[in-house]
Amino acid sequence: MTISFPPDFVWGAATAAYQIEGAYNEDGKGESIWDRFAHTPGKIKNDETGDVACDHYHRRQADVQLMRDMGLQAYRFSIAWPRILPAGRGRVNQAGLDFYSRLVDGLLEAGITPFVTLYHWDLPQALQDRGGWANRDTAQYFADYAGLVCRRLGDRVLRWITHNEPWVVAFMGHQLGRHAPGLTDTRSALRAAHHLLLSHGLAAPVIRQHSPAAEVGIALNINHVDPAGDSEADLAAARRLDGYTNRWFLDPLAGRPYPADMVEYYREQGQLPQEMDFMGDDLPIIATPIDFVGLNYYTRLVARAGGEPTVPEGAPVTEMGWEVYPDGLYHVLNRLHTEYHLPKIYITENGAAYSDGPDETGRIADTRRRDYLRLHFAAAQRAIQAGAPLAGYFVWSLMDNFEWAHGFSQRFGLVWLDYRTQERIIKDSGHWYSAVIAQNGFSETQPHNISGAD
Ligand code: IFM
Repeated sequence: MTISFPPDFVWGAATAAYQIEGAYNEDGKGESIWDRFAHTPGKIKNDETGDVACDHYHRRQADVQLMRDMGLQAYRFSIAWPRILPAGRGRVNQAGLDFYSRLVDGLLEAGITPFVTLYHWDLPQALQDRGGWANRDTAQYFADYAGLVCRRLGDRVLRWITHNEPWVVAFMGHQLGRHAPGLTDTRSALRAAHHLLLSHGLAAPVIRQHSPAAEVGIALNINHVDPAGDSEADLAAARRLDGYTNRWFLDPLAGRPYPADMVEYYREQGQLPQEMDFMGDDLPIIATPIDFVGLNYYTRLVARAGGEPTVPEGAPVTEMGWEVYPDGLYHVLNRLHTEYHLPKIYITENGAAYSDGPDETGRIADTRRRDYLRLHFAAAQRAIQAGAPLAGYFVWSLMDNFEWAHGFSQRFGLVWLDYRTQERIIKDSGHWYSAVIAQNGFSETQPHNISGAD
């Protein structure tokens, strides 16, 4: 059976600035919260940092050539705010803008469409020192920064993503303390979540002003949530987990109030910020019409009463411990379409961490990643057939990179990175992906025939 995609479907790969660029203190770049967090002993596995990472800042041209060789049609990358505005606002660092401008030119010359994320977690430390995302002022600073970047790149970049995974920024960074800035306070997390959404709503019209032909969207990590069992308590846990991770962001973006059950829950816990009612006044700004939602999908969450989400016994997992559950992608795409009536969806991230490395011939036979992608591509295609307005797919990630608190221990790349030498080797999954792009699909009977690698 042939799995094929609509004729104008866009195939790409994604990265983020802090995870690949390195050059953390070069050419006038300011400190980010991730520089500060990673330089704090004990925060990152093996105390690794993104100081050098994939050295992409110095290898931009070779990396664009690599993408061209792979046949990518689009590339999603993020801009490091402190490279542009070292203190988050005020003085502009032209060298930072020049870097991204050259990257965009190189991509366009290679026939690769740039999808630009404005915020993928590296807030200027100077803004954190003023309260970061928990401070309402940061929303306006973000819109100002967005305007500055779009003035320079908006003639050539026509796909803009304001934020990557605001849930992760707000809750991993401010409630669970596992990401920068490392806070453990739910009230701050809720404030941060609100200001991230507000900043998105403030930035969208500014982007359009400088880039009138642009499509503007936001990338959300939406999980498919199932209850562990059919008890009332498990069903309630699933509803809460869905409210916590999904509805808290989707509802206001779709023009609805914050979910009442979650507001009530946070109130009962004494965690609701005092200014919550006042936050409601911002809802029309947050709900500013967007052109697409970016979906970052990796796994499903199985909720159980009184405990952390679990993985069903015997279920396949990636090296992150995340269940491989392609049907969840189908369900989430369907839900975004039927429940939230989104105009357009891009899968802005999907991929898997497996550590397979080169054999004695230098080949990387990462069969599990290829199978993971194949199953998820098929699920996406089923969702398109069911009516989901899915316009493109970005594999996370172009290359192995700095996986946040896990350091370099988790490898998501289509391309292998030797961090000692900075050598790049396209993995079997990368070769297979090139063939999928070239054919705009794949044959279910040929997934093990890895083109270019044999
Ligand atoms: O590496 C991250 C990325 O930065 C955001 N989404 C999930 C990926 C894998 O954890």
